[in-house]
Amino acid sequence: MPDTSTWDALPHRLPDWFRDAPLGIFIHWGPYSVPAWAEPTAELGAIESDLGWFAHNPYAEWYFNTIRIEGSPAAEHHRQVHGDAPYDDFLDQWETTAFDPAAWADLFRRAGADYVVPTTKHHDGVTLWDAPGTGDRNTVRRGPKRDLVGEIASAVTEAGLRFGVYYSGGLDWHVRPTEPLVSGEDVNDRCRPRDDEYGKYCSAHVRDLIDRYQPDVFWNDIGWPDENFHFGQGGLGELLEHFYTQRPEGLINDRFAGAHQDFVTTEYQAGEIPEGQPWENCRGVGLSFGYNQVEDAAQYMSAAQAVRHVVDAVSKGGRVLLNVGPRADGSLHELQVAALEGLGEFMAEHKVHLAGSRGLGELRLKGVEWARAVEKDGTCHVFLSGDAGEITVAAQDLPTGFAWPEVGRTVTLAGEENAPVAVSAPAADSAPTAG
Ligand code: FUL
Repeated sequence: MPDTSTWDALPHRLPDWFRDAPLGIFIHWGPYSVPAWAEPTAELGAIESDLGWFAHNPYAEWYFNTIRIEGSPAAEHHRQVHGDAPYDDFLDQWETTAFDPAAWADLFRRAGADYVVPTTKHHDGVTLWDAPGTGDRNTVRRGPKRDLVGEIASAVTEAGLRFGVYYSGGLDWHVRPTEPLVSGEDVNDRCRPRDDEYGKYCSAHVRDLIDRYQPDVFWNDIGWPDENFHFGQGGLGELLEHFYTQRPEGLINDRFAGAHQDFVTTEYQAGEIPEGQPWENCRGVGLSFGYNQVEDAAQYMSAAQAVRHVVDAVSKGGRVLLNVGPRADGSLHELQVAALEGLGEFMAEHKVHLAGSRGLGELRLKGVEWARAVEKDGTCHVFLSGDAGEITVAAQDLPTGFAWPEVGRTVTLAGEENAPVAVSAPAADSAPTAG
């Protein structure tokens, strides 16, 4: 357990840009995007026990692990399609011929996102920049032969968006190989490297990311090596101090084993929404973060579902880090693009009502399948979705304190395949009085 007296000295940040951001874009891209295969089983958190999760892992970015689980469908798929190819062959096969970072950034901006967080090192240990101590096992020396982190950082910043970095501090199956992980206990405990040497390696990586690319989010994953929880040279404490000093509007997530955090993360349906703390839900457009060639419309959220997902989070005081999993070549699946473009259409009109709003949560309204409310600058905005047609919502069922017409509010719902429609009312005391 880290020494909390020193950890307490670190700042706790909620910069305005993050507080007001309803949406960020996550990018999972790596050698796993070459085989791009996982069983599309279920959303994380939708299944009670993790038994079977790992052998049937829907996360394509876990391919390195899943194919090593005897008898798993991924192991079978790998044998049939790729023979006995070692995982690192995918790094060499990885070509990014269709990668257009400016076009990505433009799409993300149009979707209404304020920040973009790509993977810089996932659990396979391959770094997407020329990271110190990685030898040639990175995308600059092999495969793409490009500084993918740098290219994304520049494009995103030029588009006026904030840049963040995902980094897997907890797991690195290359630097500290273990037997395949088959349970949550393996992830959090048995197979997680703890030594300071590995911690210093991670720390040097993230310091390099901070100095080169100026990220405003440090999104760590799966904890941090236990013996590196110190403020000495090369320790996590010193790294976080460096981050906070270099990045005055930067903040970190909650995946540092409780040592320090600025915001809480939930993932698909897993994790609790915290009371009174900033939070962010992450999920893929489909069931995977890394591109999964098996997925199609059956797994991908439609634009309307993506919109409802974002509005739902904002109405509960949070935001969404919505993931795209590009194909290896850098192109994006048309259904991922459609979800982002649909979000963009909605956000063009309603982002202004969501950004910096106060969540009023879920409403139960007769005849309406789905309703969420927020309050922004004294005005209440209610978003409604349900079977297409006209409906009158009773005034007493709408949030109190706002000037809803006494007879209720008549709304034309657009059908669940379309984005929710919105109605609004000013604060009751600001409304002109009758008569
Ligand atoms: C998880 C990872 O194991 C997933 O692959 C993904 O990166 C997600 C955002 O975090 O914990």
